[in-house]
Amino acid sequence: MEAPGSGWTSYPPLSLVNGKTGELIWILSVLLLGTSSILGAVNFGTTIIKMRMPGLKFTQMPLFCWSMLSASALVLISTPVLAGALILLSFDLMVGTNFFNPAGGGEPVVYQHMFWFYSHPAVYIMILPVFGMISEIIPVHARKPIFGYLAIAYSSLTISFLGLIVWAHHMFTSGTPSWLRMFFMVATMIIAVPTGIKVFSWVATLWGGKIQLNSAMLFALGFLSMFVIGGLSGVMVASVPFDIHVHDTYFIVAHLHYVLFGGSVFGLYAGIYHWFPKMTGRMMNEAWGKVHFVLTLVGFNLCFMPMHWLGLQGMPRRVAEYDPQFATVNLVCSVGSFLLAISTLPFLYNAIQSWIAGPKASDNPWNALGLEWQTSSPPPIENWHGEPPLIQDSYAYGSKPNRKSVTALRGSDLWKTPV
Ligand SMILES: [Cu+2]
Repeated sequence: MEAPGSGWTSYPPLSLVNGKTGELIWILSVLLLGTSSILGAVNFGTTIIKMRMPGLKFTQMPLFCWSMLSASALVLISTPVLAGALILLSFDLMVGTNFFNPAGGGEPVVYQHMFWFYSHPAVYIMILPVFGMISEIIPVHARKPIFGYLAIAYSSLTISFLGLIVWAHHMFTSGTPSWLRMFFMVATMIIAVPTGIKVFSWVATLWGGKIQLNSAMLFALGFLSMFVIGGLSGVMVASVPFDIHVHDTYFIVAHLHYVLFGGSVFGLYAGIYHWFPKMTGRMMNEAWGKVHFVLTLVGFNLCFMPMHWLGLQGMPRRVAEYDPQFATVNLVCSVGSFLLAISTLPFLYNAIQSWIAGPKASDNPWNALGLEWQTSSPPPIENWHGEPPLIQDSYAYGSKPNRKSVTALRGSDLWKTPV
C-alpha cells in the first residue's frame, strides 16, 4: 500500500503517478466528508427556513443564522463540483480514462478549475459562521445593539455570491489568459466591500460601548484585528502582478493563517468562551482565559507575521531545506509555533476543569438578549421548558423584556446594564 503523495490539492498529473492506492482512499474519504457537509448544510438550511421560533421574522433572526444560511448555500453549490472532480480523477486512476491525464490528451488545468470552485468557497464556509458568532458576541460584551443589522445580514449573502466567482485567483500562474485574470482580480477585490461593511459595523458597535474586556471579548477583538491583516494581504494577493511575485511563497502561508487562524480560530475561541455557560451550565475561569488569549496572540503573531517578509524575499513554501539567509527568521517562526502550541494548554485545562467543577452559570450570565439566553443553562431537549416565548416586535424598540416576549439582538434598555 502506498501513501498518497500529491499534497492537499492532489493536482494531476502528480496524483496519477504518486501512491495510487492511498490516493483512492483519500478520494473516498473526501467524498464521504463532502456528503456529510452537504447533509449538514441541508439540515441548517431547513431549520433556518422552516423551523424558526413562532413569530420570528427573517429580519429578526440572530445574525449567526444569516451567516449559517449563507455558508450552507455555498456548501450546497460548491461541494458537488469537488466531488465531480474527484470522481473523474478516480476514473483516471482506476479504469485508465484520460480526463486529466495529459499523456492521454487530458487537461489537468480543468481539475484545478473544479478543485478551486470548491476550495475558494471553502474559506468562506469556514469564516462565515465565525462572522455570525462575532456579530452575536460583540453587542453583548460592548453592551450595545449591533450596528447595521441588515447590512451585516445581506453582506453575508453577498460574500457567498461573490465567493463563487473568484476561484481562478488561485490559478494566476496556471496559464490563465490575461483577460480572464483581469476578471478574477477585480471580482476578488470587490469582496473587500461586503467584508468591509461587516468590519465597520463591528467597529461601530464597539464605538462608545461599555466594553467588557472578558475572555470572549478579548478573542473577538483579536479576531477583528488579526482578520483585518489577513483581509488586507488578501487584497494584495488578489492583484495579478503582486500575486505572480509571491505565488507559492511564504507570503501565501502568512495570508492564509491570518484569515483562518487569526480569523476562524480566534473567533471560535471567542464563541467557546461566550457560549460555554449555555452549553455546559458552568462558567469558565477568566484568569486562565486571559492567559490563553495573551499566549495565543503573541505566539500567533511571532509564528506567522515574519512569514510575510520571508515570502516577499522569495522563500518558497513546501520545502524542507531553505536558503541559510532565512534561518534566523525561521527560528523566530518556530519559537512562535511552540508558544502557540503551549497556548492550548491553559485553554484545555480551563475547559475541562470548568466543565467538571466550574461555578454554576445562571440562565443569562451576560445579560444578553439572544433567544438562547432566555432558556435554562444548558437548555433542555427541544430548547424550552413548556411553552416557547412569543416573539413580539414591540420589544425590539425598548419595551420591558419578560420571558414571554423576547426577540433577537435589537435595541433595549437591557443593554445599558453592565454584566
Ligand atoms: Cu481564494
